[in-house]
Amino acid sequence: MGSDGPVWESKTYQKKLLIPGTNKRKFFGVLEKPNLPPSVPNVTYKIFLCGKTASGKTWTMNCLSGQEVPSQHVETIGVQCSHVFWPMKIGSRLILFRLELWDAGEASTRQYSHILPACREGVDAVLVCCSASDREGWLDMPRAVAEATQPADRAAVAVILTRWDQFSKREVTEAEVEAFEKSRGVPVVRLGGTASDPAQEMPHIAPTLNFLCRRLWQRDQELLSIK
Ligand SMILES: Nc1nc2c(ncn2[C@@H]2O[C@H](COP(=O)(O)OP(=O)(O)OP(=O)(O)O)[C@@H](O)[C@H]2O)c(=O)[nH]1
Ligand SMILES: [Mg+2]
Repeated sequence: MGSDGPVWESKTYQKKLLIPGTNKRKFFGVLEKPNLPPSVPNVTYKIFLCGKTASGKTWTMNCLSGQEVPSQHVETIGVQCSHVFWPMKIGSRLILFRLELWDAGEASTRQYSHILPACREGVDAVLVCCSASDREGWLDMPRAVAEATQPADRAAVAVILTRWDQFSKREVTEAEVEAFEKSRGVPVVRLGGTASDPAQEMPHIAPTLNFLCRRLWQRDQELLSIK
């Protein structure tokens, strides 16, 4: 029996991911990575965040990579990339996931035709962002999901519903989200809010990182089985 699942709760891995003596995430440069035994395989995935302007793409990217989230909307110019390392056990095997996040500002994407092809090239997952306070955006989600992916990409797809924390401004109900997931077969990640205690930043976002890594791994298995 394999012991599939997250490992970040273990002190051993927290030491690798957090700045010593703090609960802040360590940042790794382009040539750096967490200090795990060489026998642990590293897998890199490219993830593209798309969606309308102010849908929360930059917010999501910063949240996933442990950076400060923007408190107000500042349009992203061009493309920004961040990466995050996340160890997970798949079966009984420890794997170090390196998620490369690509966030393109909506206005730049419209203005410059080379941006979208660059973001889509070799993509492993597409995260379609939508604000839970944007009813119109939500109703347009089936089209947005279809447009975000191309069959040839074979990318994993998920919707990120941001501002789920702003309960009073929600324009999407839980029942609608569940119905969408069922009818479209596309998972919806409800995201929003930051941990009230900065020490809880990692526990707050860990379920989303676990979900993404599992989903990417599952997609690899699906691709292998149809080859
Ligand atoms: N509280 C909360 N605020 C959010 C959330 N997502 C987005 N916001 C707010 O919405 C603003 C706009 O989100 P951005 O992430 O900057 O939007 P974007 O999709 O990157 O927009 P462009 O760069 O113009 O394409 C953020 O600065 C936050 O103030 C969320 O999940 N919770
Ligand atoms: Mg942005």
